Amino acid sequence: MASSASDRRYLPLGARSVKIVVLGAFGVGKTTYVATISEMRPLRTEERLTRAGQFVDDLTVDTKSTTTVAMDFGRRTLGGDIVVYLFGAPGQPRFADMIRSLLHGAMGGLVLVDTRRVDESYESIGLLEEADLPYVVAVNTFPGAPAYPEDVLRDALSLPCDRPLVFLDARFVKSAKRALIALVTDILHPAGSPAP
Ligand SMILES: Nc1nc2c(ncn2[C@@H]2O[C@H](COP(=O)(O)OP(=O)(O)O)[C@@H](O)[C@H]2O)c(=O)[nH]1
Ligand SMILES: [Mg+2]
Repeated sequence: MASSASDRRYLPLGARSVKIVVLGAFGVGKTTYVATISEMRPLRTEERLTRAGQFVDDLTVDTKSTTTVAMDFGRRTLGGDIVVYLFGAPGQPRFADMIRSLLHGAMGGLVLVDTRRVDESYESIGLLEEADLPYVVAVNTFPGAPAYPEDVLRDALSLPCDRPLVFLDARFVKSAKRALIALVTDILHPAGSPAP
């Protein structure tokens, strides 16, 4: 049956949906990433950072005046029939239970890392390992941040050798998409599984 223009607003018939969560410390670029990659207007839950939060929020990340208080949400279709639903997590450790809820039903996670604060990524990796989900680590390259070689970063993160590590700039679609493809490939065709 021929599809009309209005049908094309909907997902392709037989599309495979994949839920993923974008994790990482406060200010690593999660909200930016979801907005960059989403083909629909992303949902955001940003609230202003104020002095009232100085004991629980990091007010020293100078590019930040707001913070995600629940989640970001976006959608991206890959290859015409894989529809990725992206949930961007809040970054602060006090939201760990919220992140665990977001991980329900997820097929994997993308962990964004800022090389100026690598140690703040352990929590996200820990939550994904606790949930026994595959994940990809993506170093978001900020100007002025140290550029460590891959093996140094893997060491610092204690990253198992079967976990992919990629570099991206969360503001650019091509770069953001490469990381998403690495994760979805790893989810749908895990290393060691027979070729598709
Ligand atoms: N230079 C640069 N800035 C970025 C990049 N990703 C995010 N930012 C900026 O970093 C700030 C924090 O990003 P945000 O997405 O809110 O971080 P979140 O707390 O992880 O959601 C924002 O001002 C972004 O514009 C990046 O890849 N490069
Ligand atoms: Mg955010």
